[in-house]
Amino acid sequence: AADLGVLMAAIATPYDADGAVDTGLLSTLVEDYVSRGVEGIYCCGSSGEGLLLSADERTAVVETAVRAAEGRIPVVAHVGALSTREAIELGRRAQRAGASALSMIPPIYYSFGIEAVLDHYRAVLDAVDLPLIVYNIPQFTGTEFTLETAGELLGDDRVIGLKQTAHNMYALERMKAAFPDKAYINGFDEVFVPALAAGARGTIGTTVGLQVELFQAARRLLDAGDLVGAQRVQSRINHVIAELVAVDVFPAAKYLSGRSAGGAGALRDCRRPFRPLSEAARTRLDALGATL
Ligand code: NAY
Repeated sequence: AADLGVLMAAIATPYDADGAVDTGLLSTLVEDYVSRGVEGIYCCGSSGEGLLLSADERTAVVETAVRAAEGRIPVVAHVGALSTREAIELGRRAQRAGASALSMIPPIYYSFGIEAVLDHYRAVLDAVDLPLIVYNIPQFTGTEFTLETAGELLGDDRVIGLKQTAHNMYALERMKAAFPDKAYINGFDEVFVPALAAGARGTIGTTVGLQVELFQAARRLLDAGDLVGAQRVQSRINHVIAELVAVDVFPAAKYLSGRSAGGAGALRDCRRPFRPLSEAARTRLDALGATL
C-alpha cells in the first residue's frame, strides 16, 4: 500500500456556474498541488463538502482526482455516509475509480452506539477491497475514537491508520503505543507539530494545499530535532488558519484555493447551507492571499 503518512491536501470541490461539480477545475487544482509538493489528495471530506454531494458527484470527484494524479501521489476517498448501504456503494465505486485507500467518519445524527458504529466499519471493510483510514472527528460526529473504542478496528489488518481530527494528544499516543504499526495522521492543521510529537506521521488538512511549504519545513525541522524551529513554523501556519477561521474555514480556504486554478473564488462558494462569502470577507482573504 502507498505510504499515507504524508502531507495530504483535503481538497475543495469546485463548482461551475450552475453549481455542478467542475471536474476540469478539479484536475487543474490536483495538478497544481502535485507540482507544489503536496504528497496526497483527500477527496470528499469536510473540506470537499462530501456530505453535501450526491453519490454520483462523489464518484466523479474521486475519478477525476485519480486521473489527474496519474499515480504520482495517492488519492484517498472519504466515503462516510449515514447509511452502511451508501458507504459500501461509495467504497466500491472509489475502488473501481482507483483510489489508494478509503477513509470514513462514523455514521452521524442518530446516537447508534459504538457496537453499531463498529459493525458499520466492518461491513464496509468486508465489502470493499481497499485499506481504510478511520476518520476521528468527534466535534462533528459525536463519536470519539480512543484506544478503547477504536482498538478493535486498529487491530484489523485492513485498517491502515487513523486520522486524528481531535486535540486529544493523549488518546493519539495511547493508540500509537498499542498499535505502533498503524499510520496516525494529524487532522487539525493547527496542531501538526504537537501531533507529530505525539506519534503522528503526516497530516490531512484544509490548509495543506495553501501552505505546503510550511508543513514541509515544520516536518524537516522536527526530523532534525529542532523543536523550537518547528514550533515557529507552526505559528506561521496558525496565523493563516486563524484568519481563515475568523471568516469561516471551509468557504475561506476554498476561496483561496482558487488562486492556483483560475483566480481566488474560481472554485465558487461552498454549497448551501454554507453561507456565501461577503465582499468584506473576500477583501480580507485577498489580503491574506497576498502573503501566501
Ligand atoms: C477534511 O476532511 O476535509 C479534513 O480532513 C480537514 C480537517 C479539518 N478539520 C476540521 C474539523 O475542520 O484541516 C482541518 C481544519 O479545517 C483546520 O485544522 C482548521 O481548523
